[in-house]
Amino acid sequence: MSPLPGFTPFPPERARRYRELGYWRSESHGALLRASATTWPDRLAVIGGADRWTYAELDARVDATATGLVDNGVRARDRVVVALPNTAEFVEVVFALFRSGALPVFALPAHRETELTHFAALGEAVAVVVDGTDPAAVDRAVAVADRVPSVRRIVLTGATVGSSDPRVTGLADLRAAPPRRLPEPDADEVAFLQLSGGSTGIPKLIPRTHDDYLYSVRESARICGLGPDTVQLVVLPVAHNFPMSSPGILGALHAGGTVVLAPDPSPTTCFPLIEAERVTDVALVPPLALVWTAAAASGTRDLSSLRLVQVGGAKCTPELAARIPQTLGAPLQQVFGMAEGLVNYTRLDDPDDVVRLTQGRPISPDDEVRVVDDEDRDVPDGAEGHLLTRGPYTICGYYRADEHNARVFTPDGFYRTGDRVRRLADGNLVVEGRAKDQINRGGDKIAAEEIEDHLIAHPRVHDAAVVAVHDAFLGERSCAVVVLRGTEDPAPSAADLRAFVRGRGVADFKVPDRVEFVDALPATGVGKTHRSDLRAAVAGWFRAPAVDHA
Ligand code: OOB
Repeated sequence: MSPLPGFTPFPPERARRYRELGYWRSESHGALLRASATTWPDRLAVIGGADRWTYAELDARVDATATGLVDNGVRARDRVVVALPNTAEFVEVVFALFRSGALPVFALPAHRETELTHFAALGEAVAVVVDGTDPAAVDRAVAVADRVPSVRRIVLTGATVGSSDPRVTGLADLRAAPPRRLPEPDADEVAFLQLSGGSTGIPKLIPRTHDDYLYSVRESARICGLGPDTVQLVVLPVAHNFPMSSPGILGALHAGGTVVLAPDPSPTTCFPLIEAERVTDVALVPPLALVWTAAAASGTRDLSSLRLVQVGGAKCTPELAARIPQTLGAPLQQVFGMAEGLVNYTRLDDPDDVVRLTQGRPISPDDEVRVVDDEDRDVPDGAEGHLLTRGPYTICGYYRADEHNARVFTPDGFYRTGDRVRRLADGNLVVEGRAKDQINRGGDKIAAEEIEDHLIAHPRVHDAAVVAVHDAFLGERSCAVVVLRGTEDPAPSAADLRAFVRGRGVADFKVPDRVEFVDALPATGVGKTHRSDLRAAVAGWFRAPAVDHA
């Protein structure tokens, strides 16, 4: 079959090699679940709220839901936007889509109407799946379906609210028909579309195949020592690449472990869950790890079941790295990954200083890592440069983004990660900074241009630059530096502009934390490519000891 339009397949030579090496095993996600359900039918697979499903139960539900999806007109390769909180039904829906051959588009519950509409339109999605117990989420799904003609169905999880809208179906209704075993999709097909953190105005979709993704999942599970005794607590948004596959939910289900979905990441919710379910593994972003270590130091909950605490998504400081084993009583593993592919781990038997001071090394011996200067010349080990990578589970192109792909992939297929790193002689990477126009707000990624475009839509905003400012808790926060124009109406205040951006229908974490007004932005050359220089100059104001915008 010809590849999905808009997807850049791996070059045949490399694909052949990854198969010969046994990395790609022609296994689909649906087959992974089936294999675990055959080996461990009675073990608990998923716990979420009141739901506690064994592997056999999960597998049977997935067959029923997949059958319902197909009977409702969802076909192989159709795209379906999934925006669900951390519930057991998320796992059911996503595996049902995998088995039907349809492609989940992994939105976050934080995403709002503008973002969901964009994902649905770019993916020409046929359906959206949202939490039926959240009236605002249902309204958003209806608004998306009204705006994007390809969206024919709205699927609601949870105790569904009644709706007269013929497009609305409850997940439970989908399960009504007798289940059939559907043929598994080919493993070299695109399995889903993940979201990029983005640095340009329009967030990109990342196509991952069954073959490439499951290689990273199996190896992650092995590197992290997962097995049938693993109890994995998922506190980060479930659709994000880190809790999904590093080794995450998929790694735990591959290993015969149990996945526990936490409805929110607070210690108040999670510590009792750790105690009750004897949780062994958890993945955190640095700000959460700060909150957890503080709570554990003064808390009374029994966290002694913890075996591994992973921290990633943003840089973990050496101080935090030292505090984690002391207060949470389990070793730390640093994880430096990206939805586009490459994932680095410190290893469980690494010396303390490697775990504390580095972000680890790649999963695969065939992850090719280059650290280069501005002219793409390799720099020596220990020197800082741009990280480029190519390998058995790193994409060769974003979905439907030819122009962008020409810029962020080298002619020989290396992905320009936008991260600045040092590679040490032992192969471990240290993340030093970023060349991409992104704010990493405690692991949540914000594309500067996306928010600038929203600000500039305000009638009184002439220009805006959105930059990162240091923050002791989140690592970075976003600051919008704004030039106003015109004299009509009162000038907007910082609060007005924040409300304006929120009102444009974007996730809360993208609303600028701070807004500064200036008379002019630094002069740079004309044209788009110089926006990066402008942002760098503005970011410099916040690092300088005295700020003088004049
Ligand atoms: C993970 O994935 P994304 O796609 O949300 O973000 C990727 C970017 C990286 O390019 C880097 O800029 C930053 O997030 N990042 C880190 C980091 N881990 C990710 N920066 C410094 N230190 C780290 N440990 O964030 C992600 C995907 C899979 C596993 C873990 C994280």
